[in-house]
Amino acid sequence: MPYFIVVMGTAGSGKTTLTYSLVNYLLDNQLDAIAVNLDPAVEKLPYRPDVDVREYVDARELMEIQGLGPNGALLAAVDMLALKIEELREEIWSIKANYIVIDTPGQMEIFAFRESGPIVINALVGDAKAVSLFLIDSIQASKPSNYFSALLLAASTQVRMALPQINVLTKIDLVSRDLVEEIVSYHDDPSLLATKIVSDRKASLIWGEEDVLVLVEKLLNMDIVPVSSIDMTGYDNLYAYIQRVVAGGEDYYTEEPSPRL
Ligand SMILES: Nc1nc2c(ncn2[C@@H]2O[C@H](COP(=O)(O)OP(=O)(O)OP(=O)(O)O)[C@@H](O)[C@H]2O)c(=O)[nH]1
Ligand SMILES: [Mg+2]
Repeated sequence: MPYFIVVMGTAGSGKTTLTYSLVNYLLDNQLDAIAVNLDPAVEKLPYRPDVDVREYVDARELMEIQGLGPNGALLAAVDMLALKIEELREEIWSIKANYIVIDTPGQMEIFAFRESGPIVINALVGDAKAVSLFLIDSIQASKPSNYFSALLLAASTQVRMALPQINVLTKIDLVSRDLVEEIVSYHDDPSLLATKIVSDRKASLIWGEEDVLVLVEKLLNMDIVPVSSIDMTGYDNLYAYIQRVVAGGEDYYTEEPSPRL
């Protein structure tokens, strides 16, 4: 049975780059992996996906033919995809890879927060094990109240997708090491983040100080995994997290060799 890794996150958070880097990382470690592009609206990809949803539905074509705007076209494309899901599933499963990394559409509110997105993922995954990676851009996360809102979105995505989820802090090569350490330290001591959110008044408008602390404690229960998809920092750690979820912590050396390698 393959393992599915579903890459989610807000627009521009680094999904496509991480998909590509993760597949390369797995291949470099003698693990058989493929990349699936599930973004029907993407124009250019920095890699050649093994399976490409644009061969089934093309949002750009829908824009031209039906005169839809970009969001309307993506919506229609994801809905249409639900009708072709069996074919797509066949193609993905027929490759018999160990790891299937799925790059999802940029506008995650159209994918994760509507009916079709989770239906498509469920249909593709079937009985196999799956984990979703929720990407948080470290530049976005540099302000405490923004990190708080990213964590709320991560929690909300987990509810929608109903998959085990790993939160990933991306693009750490673009920020200082101190900032990354600070963000990681919130997870050991949630009061650090709660204090900062409260002093940043805007974020605490609807919640009092104690409520923020309770919320933040729950949200920070999930670890954060810092990575850079450019210099590959943190990928060993990310792989260890993925393994823990999908394979119950087995090391990759104990895996059966793939028939494809
Ligand atoms: N420095 C640096 N840049 C990154 C990293 N990951 C992604 N980027 C850059 O961030 C931008 C967005 O990355 P993408 O991988 O396209 O992000 P995405 O989430 O797929 O974007 P959409 O699909 O358009 O929502 C690109 O310019 C990437 O080169 C990283 O780890 N480090
Ligand atoms: Mg992308």
